[in-house]
Amino acid sequence: MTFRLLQNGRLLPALESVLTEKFDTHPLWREADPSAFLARHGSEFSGLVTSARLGADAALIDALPGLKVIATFGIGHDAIDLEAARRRGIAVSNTPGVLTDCVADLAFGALLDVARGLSAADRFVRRGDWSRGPFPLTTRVSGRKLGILGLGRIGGAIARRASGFDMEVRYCNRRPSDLAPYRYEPSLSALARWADFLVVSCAGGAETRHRVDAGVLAELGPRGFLVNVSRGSVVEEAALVEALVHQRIAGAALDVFEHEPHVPSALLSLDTVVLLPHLASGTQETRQAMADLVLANLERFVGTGTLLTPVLG
Ligand code: 8YV
Repeated sequence: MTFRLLQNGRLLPALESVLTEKFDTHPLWREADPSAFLARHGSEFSGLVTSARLGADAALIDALPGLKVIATFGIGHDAIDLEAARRRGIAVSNTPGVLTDCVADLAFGALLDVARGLSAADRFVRRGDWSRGPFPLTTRVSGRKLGILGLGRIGGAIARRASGFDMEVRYCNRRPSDLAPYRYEPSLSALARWADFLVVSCAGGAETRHRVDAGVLAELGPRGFLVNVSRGSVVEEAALVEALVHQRIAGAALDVFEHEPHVPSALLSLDTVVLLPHLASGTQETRQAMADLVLANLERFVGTGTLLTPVLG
């Protein structure tokens, strides 16, 4: 039996080529009418390759009655209906581990940027404003307090980078980690009150939706900064915009948004905000490693029925 693989969106070109070479791969994104295509051919596919952004909703999973495996390009699986997959016994893989360092690097870069005003200062120089006077003073990072929401692999890598800046680290998780040498704070509000910088690095999905709301932002306060490299859904975006516009927090560095690629227009003119296009894992090295892991999962599944990095199965 040949393994037919459905690709629902564009992927790294090198991954698209190798998937086409190794499997009978069909690009759904090329279909003018994807629903009509699925109604006619959905039952032919055993595999689905997707991305953190597109995921796989229940409608897509239902349209693929022969589906055995979903491989996603990314660590986040909040856009995959895991319940629908579990009910059908479909295995699901993601790409953990290989993106940890680059996401943590980006989180720290974004933190430094928003605190020290790097992007804003660059705009200041390019506008020719330097000849008219100095750039406003910025905020110290070294030795300050870093709160981390979600001390998983990525949160841990962010905390290790913070030690090079002599920062004190505390974290909030569903439960304390036995291995972490940092103080656990069960209340996110208390963590925000304590922190100079609150970094969001937890998983997305229903469980963490709007964890950072107006109340948490109020605790972070007018001298506190928010950094989000997780999912836009974790932060109540309307409350964040309000807090930034009215200077109820000092600033924010955001790599993710609630409705990507939409960025709230009120943020575009604020120098207290660093806006990034969801690029934390976006280095050539990491994206290639993610592609290799997607392929390795699919090859292993076809060969043995098991996965290297399973989310399910
Ligand atoms: C995406 C991400 O994979 O890994 C994740 O969960 O959000 C990113 O690394 C990347 O944007 C490609 O879809």
